[in-house]
Amino acid sequence: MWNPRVLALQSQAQIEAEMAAIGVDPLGARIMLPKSAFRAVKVEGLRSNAANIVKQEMLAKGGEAAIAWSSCIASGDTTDVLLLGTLRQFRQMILRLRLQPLGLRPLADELKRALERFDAVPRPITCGGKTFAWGSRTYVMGILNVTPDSFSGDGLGDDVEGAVAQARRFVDQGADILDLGAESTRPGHAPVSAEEELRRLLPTLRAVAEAVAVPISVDTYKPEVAEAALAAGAHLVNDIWGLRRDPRMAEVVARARVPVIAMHNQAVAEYKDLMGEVVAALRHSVEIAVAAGVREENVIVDPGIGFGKRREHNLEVMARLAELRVLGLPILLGTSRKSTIGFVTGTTPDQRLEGTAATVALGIANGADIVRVHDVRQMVLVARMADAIARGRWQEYS
Ligand code: HH2
Repeated sequence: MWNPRVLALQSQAQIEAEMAAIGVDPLGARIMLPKSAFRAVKVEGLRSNAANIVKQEMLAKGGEAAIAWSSCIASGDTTDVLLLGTLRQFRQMILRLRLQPLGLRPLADELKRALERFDAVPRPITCGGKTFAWGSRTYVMGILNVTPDSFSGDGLGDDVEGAVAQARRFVDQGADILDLGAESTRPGHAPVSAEEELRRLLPTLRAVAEAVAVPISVDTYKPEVAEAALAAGAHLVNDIWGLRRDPRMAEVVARARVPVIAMHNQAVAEYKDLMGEVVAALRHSVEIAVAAGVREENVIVDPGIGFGKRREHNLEVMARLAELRVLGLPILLGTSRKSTIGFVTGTTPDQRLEGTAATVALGIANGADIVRVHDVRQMVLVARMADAIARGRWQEYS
């Protein structure tokens, strides 16, 4: 008769609204709210003695800290630590940790920053005259491949008029950004020289920049191509090597004061801790960008679906995409027509629309800010619907 229920509330704002509906005192709500959010936080490579102090402090606040057994009995050298607790327990533990020796003060600061960034909305950016207000909705990037050999068969080759028509169509269909690529990067692709890439890219880029008013990104990992493309009208750089392939790339981006998409990629698809390694590599990309003078909020991160990952890795990364929020930066997800979808659904690239739609909808629920797609018209609709459910502002639809 009391109608007990387990609530499926996704955000602090939704819990606050439940409290307000009950008639909770606002001050009381402020105290209770941090007890409503549970976090599991992993830290890597802590020395055993430091890990034991962290464990004590977390237990003292009513949370939990899982460490290696060898470190429990103090013989292990280092251990990873899985901290489990509410935001309130974390906050109290962090305050105590700041008073401890053994390098725990900087760890406390990093934990605080990680928890704050995870819940923060990234700062908006302006690019090519358009403001991207992250969190307000999902932005759709349309793929324009001026290649002869792209994996999904969408390559436009040297057909400038065809590319302009496609660009116009994408914008009419609701694309917020266009991504122009002149080198296929599918597994086993034939690399092309910077000269050949520019020969393919520049005529189309100039014509598309004339024809449409949305920002245009250039999909390249070569600094000379990025520089020439920015001079010819591109507004941002999409680097599938996350600024880690050529140190001059970060300098080009910094000089041009443009945003950059830093994608995770690696040569060998081997991982000990998949998400840990993806996040660490993206952190490294952000460090490279900032060290070269790029403003941190101008970095967009991307887990690189299909790059240096096997199918099971791609699926796990998509399921755990929200973990990238710890970087505090906008997240781009590029799943469109990719081979993992083909494997799961038993389809060829031209039959992967529904599978792509599933990845886009779930990607948005898991924190994607931009989706990079071939089928703009359909994915704009998928994004609008996923936004209406996942972004929690249902009243706007009343
Ligand atoms: N995927 C491809 C190319 N560039 N860039 C980002 N940031 N993220 C991605 O997931 C991504 C990317 C591969 O897709 P596509 O461009 O369709 O194929 P191809 O490289 O064969 O031209």
